Amino acid sequence: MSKDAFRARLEGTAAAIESLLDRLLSSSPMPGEIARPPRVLDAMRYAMLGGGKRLRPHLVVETARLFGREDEGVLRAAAAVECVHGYSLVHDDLPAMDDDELRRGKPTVHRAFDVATAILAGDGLLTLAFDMLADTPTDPDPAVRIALVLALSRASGLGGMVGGQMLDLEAEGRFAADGKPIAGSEEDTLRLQAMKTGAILAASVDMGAIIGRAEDSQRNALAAYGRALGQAFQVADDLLDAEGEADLVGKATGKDAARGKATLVSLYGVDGARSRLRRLVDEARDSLTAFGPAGDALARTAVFVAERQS
Ligand code: GRG
Repeated sequence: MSKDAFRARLEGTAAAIESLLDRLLSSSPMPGEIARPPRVLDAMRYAMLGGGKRLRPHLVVETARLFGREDEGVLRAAAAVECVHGYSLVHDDLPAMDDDELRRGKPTVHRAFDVATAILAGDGLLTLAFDMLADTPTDPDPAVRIALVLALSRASGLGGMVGGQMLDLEAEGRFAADGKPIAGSEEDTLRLQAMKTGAILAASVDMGAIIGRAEDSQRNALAAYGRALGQAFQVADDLLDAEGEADLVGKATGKDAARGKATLVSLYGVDGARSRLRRLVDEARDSLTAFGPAGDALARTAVFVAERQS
C-alpha cells in the first residue's frame, strides 16, 4: 500500500468518526435519557470534534477490515475507543493532573469552560463509550458486544490506563515526602507506559479482531502486533518529548523530560531509543505475516506511529 493510499484510509476513517461523533453528541436525548444539558454537551463536543489523529479508531477499523467487516457497527466500536481516549485527555489536562493550557492547538476543556464542566464532560464521554458498545447496532450478537465492553474496560481501568496514570503521578514524585521524581527502573517505566498508553492501543486492535470474529491464532498474532505498536507509540512519544525539550521550552512536548521522570530516552539515550523504535516496528510488521498483503494497512500504521511528528 502506498503512503498516499494509507493517508487516504486514515483520513477516511477520521472523517467517518467525526461525523458519527457529531450525530452521537447531538442535543436530542437517546431513548431512556431525560435531557442533555447544553453546557456539558458543548464541552463534550468541544473535546471530541475537530481534532486528533484518530489513531485508535483507525486501528479498530483496519483490524476489522482484515476480516471483511466494514460497517457502522465497526465505526461505533471505533468511536467508543476514541471517547475513552478523549475523556482521558480532558481529565489528564485538569489542574489536579497535568494542568495543561492547550490541547490539539486550542484551550483545554477546563480553560474553555471550567473545571467542574471538564470533569463532567470526561465522565460523560467515558459513559458514552460503554453505552455505544452495549447497544445493538454495534453488533447483533450480544456475546460480541460483551467481549468489546470487557476489552475496553480492562484496558481503560485500574489495571490499564487509570492504573498507569496513577503510576505516572507517583513517578513524578507527587506523593513522595520530598516531592522529587522517582528514578524509575526500565521495568517500572515499561510497565507504566504499557498501562497508561499501550493498553488502549492494544485494545483497539483487539476490538477489531473481536468484531471481526478472528480465530484464536489470528487474535494472538494481532495481540503481538498491538503490544509492539503500543510500545513503538511510546518510544516515539518520548523521542518527540525529548526533541521538543531540546527545541523550545513551552512546546506541548518536553514536559516529561522537564519533570525529571524516567523516559525511554533517559533510559536508552536518543540513539538507543531510535534503534529500539526500529526493532518494534519490525516486530509489529512481522506479527502480521499470516495476513499477507491484507495486513499492509496495519503494517503501514506501525511506520506512521514511529514517524509521526505530533
Ligand atoms: C486521566 C485516567 C486518565 C488517564 C490519562 C492517556 C493519558 C492517561 C494521558 C495522556 C497524556 C499524554 C499526552 C500522553 C502521551 C501519549 C498520548 C496518549 C498522546 C496523545 O495521543 P495521540 O497522539 O493524540 O493519539 P491525538 O490528539 O492525535 O488523539
